[in-house]
Amino acid sequence: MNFFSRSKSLTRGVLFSMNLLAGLALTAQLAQAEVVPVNIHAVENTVEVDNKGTQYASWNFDGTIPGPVVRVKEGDVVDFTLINDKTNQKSHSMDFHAAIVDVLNEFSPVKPGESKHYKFEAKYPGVFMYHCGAESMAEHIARGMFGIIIVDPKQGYNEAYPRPDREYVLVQSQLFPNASDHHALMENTGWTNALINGKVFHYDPVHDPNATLALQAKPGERVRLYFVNANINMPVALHPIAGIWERVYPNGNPKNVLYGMATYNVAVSEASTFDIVSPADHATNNAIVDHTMGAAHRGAITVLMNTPDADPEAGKGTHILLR
Ligand SMILES: [Cu+2]
Repeated sequence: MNFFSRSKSLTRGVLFSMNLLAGLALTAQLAQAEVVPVNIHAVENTVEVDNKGTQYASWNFDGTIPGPVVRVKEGDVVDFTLINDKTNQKSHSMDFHAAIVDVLNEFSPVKPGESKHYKFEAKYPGVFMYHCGAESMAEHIARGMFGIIIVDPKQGYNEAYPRPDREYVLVQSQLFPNASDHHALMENTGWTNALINGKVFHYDPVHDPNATLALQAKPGERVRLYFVNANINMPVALHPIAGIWERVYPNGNPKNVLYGMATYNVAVSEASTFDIVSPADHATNNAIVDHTMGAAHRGAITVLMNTPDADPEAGKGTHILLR
């Protein structure tokens, strides 16, 4: 089976297909490990960073902030290629936090017009950040070069790690209008907004009348959030207003489980998994915030609507990272 494609849209479709395959595989206990080809392009382009279309000179993976969701299962071998398009100005690299390799080899920078191929085994289940590590790493991350890799556990779902009804990816980052000011990046000054999946108040029609998206679920459903802190310098105090995290899985590993958490502190570069279950007998809403007020008021609020008429497709299959 050949998953390779140089087309960005096709690549994304392939990744979504892989999501589906991973989901199906998860239903079979002790599913067979596979070699999973993953091709990602480093892209230097202009993206919208809020709901009213403000443009930003971004560097990213496959053209979007964050990059594509990569989803495999524990034990799979990720057969990875980073393509740095020749139209780019900068060298870029790819650092998967799910990989155990050599920082001087696999994670080394790739010049424009060149590519880098390496393999790694997804040895630990969970959720992990990926990002560019080329100099200056702070600028490459600040401009949008990050994403998530989900490694589903090979044993599948069980009492300790129940099957979710819906899944969503949320990646938080800081917007630095002048990301070339490395001093500002080091001192954590000059950032103007918090981004959720690349946009200010991306899923918050309460605080932004231009927002058209929100997370959706039905009352009583288990909603699983895969969260990445892609900030440059600030931890995230993730709290579901009007709810409690039924479970938190630090780093997303089913062996790491915390129950009944109001707030969980997500370190810079950490990814973790959060389950929330709303009351089953009536419609409710949650506001998932970075309770660090300087970030919340600058864009890090996400509305989760728990209503009987929730879109049946939302938070399922290919619809876990809403664009
Ligand atoms: Cu880069």
